[in-house]
Amino acid sequence: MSFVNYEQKDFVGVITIDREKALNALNPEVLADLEAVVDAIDADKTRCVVITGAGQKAFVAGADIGAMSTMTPDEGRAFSAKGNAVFRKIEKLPMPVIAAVNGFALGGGCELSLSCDIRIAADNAVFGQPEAGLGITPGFGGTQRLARTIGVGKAKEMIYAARNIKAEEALRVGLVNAVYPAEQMLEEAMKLAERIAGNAPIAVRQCKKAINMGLQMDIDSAVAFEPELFAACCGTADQKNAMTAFCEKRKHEPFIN
Ligand code: CO8
Repeated sequence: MSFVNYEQKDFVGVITIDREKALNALNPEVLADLEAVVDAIDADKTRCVVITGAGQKAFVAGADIGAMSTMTPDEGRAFSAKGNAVFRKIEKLPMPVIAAVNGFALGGGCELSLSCDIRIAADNAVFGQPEAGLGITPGFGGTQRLARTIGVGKAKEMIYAARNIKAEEALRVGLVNAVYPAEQMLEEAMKLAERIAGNAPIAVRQCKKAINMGLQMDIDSAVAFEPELFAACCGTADQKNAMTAFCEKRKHEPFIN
């Protein structure tokens, strides 16, 4: 039995963390299942990925506290490194990834959402890094990605105070892109995924690469990198298709790459 389900809906891959009785908490088995699913994504037919949690209550309520409660420093280091490796794989997927956050996104759950490109939240979503209240640090990238996403001051406040925030505040601080009523949220996340999947796939991937790699560079290197990605698009059938259609005042053919 796997704790992580995968469904291919046309060009969109939907990953569901499915350990509902523990609010989808991440233990080593769930992490291993998530990694296997991520590794198996067919990049040729998947233009966008959506990650969500099973049930109405939680996206992921964190790393499994029971599993962590007896960990030695070496075991803790290995668990943290494993989670970081899996989330980095998600972040480095070539296509965009949307977190469809359907409830609690705490600790490792908030960190999982931060490894995605875009976060769409249900109005019952709660985000937070409660680790300091449990005697640990965030260990799946939260200290790094939260600060990069919402700014250092707000991230430090959330992490030091172990203060959870509701969906509306998450929207206000830029942690999520949009908030929808819980019953509509997944549908809205899917609509966004389908819209992304309707654009030229190579161009979208080059955009992701440009933004993510550019953020790790100084501005001179980053703007020198962008023309290379742009140039690669100029050789594609999708670019000819779309631009010729524009010039001829007609709709382009579906993108193929
Ligand atoms: N781990 C294990 N089990 C969990 C977790 C969790 N993180 N969250 C919920 N559960 C389980 C509960 O134990 C309960 O199980 P049972 O029915 O067997 O008693 C079941 O899920 C339902 O939960 P509740 O009864 O508590 O539901 P409530 O609606 O009363 O409360 C909450 C929901 C507020 C989400 C509450 O469950 C809660 O506070 N959960 C813990 C949230 C948390 O602190 N998460 C952060 C964990 S730390 C972390 O993620 C660190 C990541 C980095 C790790 C680095 C590696 C070293």
